[in-house]
Amino acid sequence: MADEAKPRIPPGQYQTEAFPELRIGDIPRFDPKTWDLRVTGAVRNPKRFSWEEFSRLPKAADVSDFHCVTTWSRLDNRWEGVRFLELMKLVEPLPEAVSAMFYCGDGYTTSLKLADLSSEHVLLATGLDGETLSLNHGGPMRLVVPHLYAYKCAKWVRQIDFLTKHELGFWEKRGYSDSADPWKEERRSED
Ligand SMILES: Nc1nc2c(c(=O)[nH]1)N[C@H]1C(S)=C(S)[C@@H](COP(=O)(O)O)O[C@H]1N2
Ligand SMILES: [Mo]
Repeated sequence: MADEAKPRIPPGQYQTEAFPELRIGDIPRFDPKTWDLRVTGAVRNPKRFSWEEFSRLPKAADVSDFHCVTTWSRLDNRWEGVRFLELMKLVEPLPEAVSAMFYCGDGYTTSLKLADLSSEHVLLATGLDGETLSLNHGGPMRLVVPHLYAYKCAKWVRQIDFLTKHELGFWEKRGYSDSADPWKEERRSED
């Protein structure tokens, strides 16, 4: 009942068909021969995936909405990628792990609590709307967390570091909300 009553667009957001591009610096180059993803920190099995190894992980598809804190929302994005739950099965976070920091090819960082990452809708996405994910939107691989503002959706992910003590990422350190729930309009950390 509560779900049916829920509006599609969170408070203070408007719907756009466009897909704006937001980034703090230049788009990193992608060379499949040298690209890697390192999974480090509080895990039983730290791993390094080459692009070839990462591409062979089981894929899932998920349709979800994307809410940028600057007030645009893009609905019904057809993402494809590796479920974060699938990655956690492989690396096995230790019981004391509480969150993960995402390090990106452009120097961006963002961190998420494991509770937020433990949803089947959270993907390490490599495809969007039937195409290979374009470099400007985070290709070859970005994080997608539909229930949080998009600054949590790290583009060009190269390292995932599991933490025993939560730390803040690039925008979170600069005053954006760490909990980042669009339905509660958690935009700035003082909200
Ligand atoms: N690596 C990286 N990831 C990032 C950012 C960035 O600057 N660098 N910007 C974030 C912000 S503020 C938003 S709104 C979304 C935008 O994603 P888009 O450019 O695909 O629309 O990416 C997020 N992920
Ligand atoms: Mo953003």
